[in-house]
Amino acid sequence: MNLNRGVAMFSSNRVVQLLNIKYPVVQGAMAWVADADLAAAVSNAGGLGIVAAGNMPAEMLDAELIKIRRLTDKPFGLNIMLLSPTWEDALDLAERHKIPVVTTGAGLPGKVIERLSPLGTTVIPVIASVAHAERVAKQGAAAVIAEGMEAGGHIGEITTMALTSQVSRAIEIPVISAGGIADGRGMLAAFALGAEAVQIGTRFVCATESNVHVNFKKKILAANDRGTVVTGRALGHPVRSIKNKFTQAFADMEAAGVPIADLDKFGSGKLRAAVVDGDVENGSVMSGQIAGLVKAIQPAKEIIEEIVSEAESLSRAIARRFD
Ligand code: TUI
Repeated sequence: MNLNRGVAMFSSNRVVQLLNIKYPVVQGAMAWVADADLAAAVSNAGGLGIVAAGNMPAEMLDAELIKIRRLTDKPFGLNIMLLSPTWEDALDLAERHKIPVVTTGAGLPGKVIERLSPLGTTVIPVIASVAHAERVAKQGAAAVIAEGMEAGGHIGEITTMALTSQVSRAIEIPVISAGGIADGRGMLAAFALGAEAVQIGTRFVCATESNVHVNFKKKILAANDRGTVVTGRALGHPVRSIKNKFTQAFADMEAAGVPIADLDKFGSGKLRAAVVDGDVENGSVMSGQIAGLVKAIQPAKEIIEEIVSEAESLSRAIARRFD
């Protein structure tokens, strides 16, 4: 029994142990959003901050990795987005900077695991199906992030609820649940489904330490439960973002059968336009379906502590429902 009522210890939580962190909260690796400032704030608050390599040129990523070492002495991660033309540069930098934790997304991470695991790097792939989870577990992944289609950005087809349950039963390594989680209720639900940690993206976009354009934060704060839409299914890369002029135009082009190469060209640079330039009408405002409950800009530490204490007290309240 946990004798420290009201102070979650996570003393037998495998993700907390594996990552050497205080709280089982991982920050989502959002391209252009998850920079050294945001990741360091999350790591300093006791979670795992992650720098997203995204499509960053090698010199820019190198600078972010130098910067985060200056901003925190806590563990942090680097995310390698496998659809990116620069993913191998990010892999080189992960090795050169001896990054403790590497997550991967949007593809099959065999080469990343092969190269980094022998160096002692904790490699944690994002997976979107049971088959993929089983495969990376065999290849030597330390844990997986089971990301459901409620998430923002590039998504799979299965919901977080169905994916987390089935992946947790299929593999022995720890599962981190992602997609549609932004509060203590979501965290507790993920734990009930077999996860030992959660990855949170959308709520951290609105962290005080997040450098996204203020227009981007305002879009998330204003969104409700029906505020996002998925485009890009025709491309084979479905992406969830907040409904705006861009998503309408993209959907119209897809419906009209515009060739894939033209769709790709139309979509290119649109995330940067929204995040960096603040063009939230013609840019891609990637966000999860849980945007509707993100209602404030708060420091990362406050976000994490609120989520953890809400999950803990709710776990006691729920136990009483069975009395
Ligand atoms: O990667 C993400 N989310 C992202 S990446 C991104 S940048 C981007 N911009 C424009 C177009 C496309 C991407 C924005 N958001 N999440 C992790 C994730 N990985 N979600 C789903 C998957 C996934 C899907 C299939 C991982 C592996 C996978 O393997 C199976 C296969 O067939 O490749």
